[in-house]
Amino acid sequence: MTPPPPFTQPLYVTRPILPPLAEYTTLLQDVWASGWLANGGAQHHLLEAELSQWLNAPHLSLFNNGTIALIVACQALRLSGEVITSPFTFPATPHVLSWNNVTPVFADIDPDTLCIDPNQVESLVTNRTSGILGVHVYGIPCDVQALDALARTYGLRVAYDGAHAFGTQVNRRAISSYGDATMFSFHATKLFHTAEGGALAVNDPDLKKRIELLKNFGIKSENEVVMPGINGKMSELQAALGRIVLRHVGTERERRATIRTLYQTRLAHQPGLNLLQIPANATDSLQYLVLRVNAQTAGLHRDQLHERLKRFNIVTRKYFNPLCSDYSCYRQLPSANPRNLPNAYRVAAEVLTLPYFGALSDGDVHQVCDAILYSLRH
Ligand code: T4K
Repeated sequence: MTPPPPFTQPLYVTRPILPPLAEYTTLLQDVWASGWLANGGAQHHLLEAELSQWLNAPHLSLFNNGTIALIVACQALRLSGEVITSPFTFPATPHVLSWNNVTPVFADIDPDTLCIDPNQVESLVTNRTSGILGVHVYGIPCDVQALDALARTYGLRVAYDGAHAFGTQVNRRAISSYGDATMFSFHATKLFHTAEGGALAVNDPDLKKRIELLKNFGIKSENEVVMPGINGKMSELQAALGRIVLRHVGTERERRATIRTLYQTRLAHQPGLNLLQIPANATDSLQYLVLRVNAQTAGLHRDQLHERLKRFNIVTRKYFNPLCSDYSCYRQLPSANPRNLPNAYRVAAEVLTLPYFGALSDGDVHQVCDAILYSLRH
């Protein structure tokens, strides 16, 4: 087998939906005419309504990014003491707890869903535990029913980091209908994006009222500030971009579904390689395409594959390695002991995020698969 050609430009794991610029500038003319750039203008209201409908999330608040949204969720739910969460995630997840003076307690993950294992969560509940912060990693849903049941048993709040879960459904229900609050990220790297942005979806309209105050400095009226809020507001420029991007989400999702099938066809029968699957009772957010590399069977460690693909100008990512429990700021926590997290350690050494976005051609996908198969054989 001759080596496949390298890509002429670096091929990244994702590229944002970039609609024709004229669609955006047309909408910006309205923004210009209004003279209103921030603090809940017309675009903000329209996008909030459009997304509420798209996500089937009736109580939705827009934010300037997903991390601030999750910080506000912790405040709104009055999380304190300890919160049980996943070590297999982006740094933002445990950091939002730290920013709220809450100690993250890391629970091991389920080896199939890669989300926190409810049995592990239960074993970590103490009288300091105030909540659970689950992560729907890569858009794969947590065991939401088991976590909701635990919350009822122990009187805990449940927040979800759904940064990757835009469009995920479980048992035909919107992902945000489970738990108390779900955060979505609208960063440029997400399928739906506003360049930077995010949202919180909750199931209690009173909680939404508190969130609206918290994201705007706690300002209730001209003469009243009722709580120490923060600035979490999405601008009109972000919201206008989101409204344009939303029009293209359906096409992007269709293309990503086709690309997923193509990867699956090319890589499914290769010993030691496994593309992560969405459980049968859930729908796919089509956010990331993740390969698991079993070093023994594949004959190559994930790290070696990651390096070899760079020779073909393919820039894969090891989301999410290292584990958050291994960061210098969390390593000393008792729950961060690697002996408590065997599944998370094994998975973090196996996962590789591959290029996955609508602008990839079939030829690009074949070229990536050729490079993977060539790397395994040589
Ligand atoms: N919770 C979870 C589970 C998360 O994954 C995230 C964010 C959050 C919470 C926090 O949500 P936000 O506060 O961000 O809304 C990226 C994103 O910045 C981050 O949002 C995302 N997760 C994380 C998984 O990925 P990096 O450091 O890997 O980004 P970067 O700059 O290396 O970009 C990745 C690739 O995307 C690049 O190789 C090329 C491509 N790219 C990136 C940007 C920014 C583009 O093509 N265009 C772009 O504009 O964190």
